[in-house]
Amino acid sequence: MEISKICERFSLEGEVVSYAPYGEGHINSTFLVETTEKKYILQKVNGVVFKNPVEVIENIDLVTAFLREKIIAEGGNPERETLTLIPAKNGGKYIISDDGELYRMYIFIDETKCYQLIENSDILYKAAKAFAKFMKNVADFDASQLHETIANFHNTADRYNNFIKAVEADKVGRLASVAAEVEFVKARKADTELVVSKLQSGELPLRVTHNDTKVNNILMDAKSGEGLCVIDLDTVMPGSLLYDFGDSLRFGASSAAEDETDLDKVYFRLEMIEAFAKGFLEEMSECITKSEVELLAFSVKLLTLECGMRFLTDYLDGDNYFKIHYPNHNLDRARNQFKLVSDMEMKMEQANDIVRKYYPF
Ligand code: ADP
Ligand code: GN1
Ligand code: MG
Repeated sequence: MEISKICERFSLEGEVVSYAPYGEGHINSTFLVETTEKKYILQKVNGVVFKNPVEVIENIDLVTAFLREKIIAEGGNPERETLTLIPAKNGGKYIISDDGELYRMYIFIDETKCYQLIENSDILYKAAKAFAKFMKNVADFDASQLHETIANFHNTADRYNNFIKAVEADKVGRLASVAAEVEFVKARKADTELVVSKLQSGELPLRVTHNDTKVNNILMDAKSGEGLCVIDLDTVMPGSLLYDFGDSLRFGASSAAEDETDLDKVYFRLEMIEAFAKGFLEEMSECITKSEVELLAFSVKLLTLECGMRFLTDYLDGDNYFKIHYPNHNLDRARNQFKLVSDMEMKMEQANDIVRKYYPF
């Protein structure tokens, strides 16, 4: 359905003058909409990834309303420091297009910077503080109100089983070309079970977490450089702090883009791990547990392995989940992540020493 027709169904200020694809997300279809008065972000929520997109909106509506109150109480600007859903003309917070897709509209948060590759460690230090602050802010949110928008999202044992199923099904005949990558994952099966089992036994606490802490899911204030707004709230659900810590560094501490194919250029930057650990632990020192701190460095490896495994699963399934820009894109992403996993295995002791500097264990 035409974007202009979709826009007409939301209560926007001014007349729409332009719209264009925006951002580098892998999941939703995002557009910048400009009217004679304001800028907005329009998103088609990915209906393959989110089986019940209405539940995604319900979660975001609740979480942003909760954050809004806190931001106001602290004297902040809620329209810049959290997402704001624009009402549709039918009174809801989303519309369903004639072709059955769910669209939502947000205030566009202007004068910000969104990093695809982290240029210096100060950016990551500030991102860590912002993600940790987000976690602290939602710590007293009633998790029973939240829908599980993607079942078992970071359940790495479950992800492993799905990966094995994709290998066995070999749906599109690509298995022969990825034998080495499949063996790489199989050799690390035990890693995929560790955090899951500690969460089940209660050794690790369950918290309300963001679950998609890629650094391009944070907007930094263009003037101050500070972390301003944590966005992409589609997967805010109960989870482990380790998921948010590990996933941020998977992306933010890498020396190269997630799909860099020259693997000599792909490695973990220890100074980035240090900057993030410092910012995160400065914010979280009061509430983080020893069981979590001990696994922070491991979480970087685990979330990178998980992501590589997910890219490879999608490649074997025929590229149904992540947006791709060329045929082998998911395979290139998987190889890139596995290079990072190997690198992290070599740097694990150094990474643990870094964490100990900011929180002895
Ligand atoms: P995806 O789930 O596909 O990653 P995101 O919600 O992360 O979608 O949005 C994709 C990109 O669009 C972000 O990385 C960011 O650059 C931009 N973006 C999203 N929401 C806003 C907003 N409210 N204001 C400004 N930019 C935004
Ligand atoms: C997706 O939506 P986006 O692009 O911020 C994915 C993450 C992956 C990431 C890999 C809902 O994040 O889990 O880690 O791609 N989001 C979802 O780049 O699956
Ligand atoms: Mg995103």
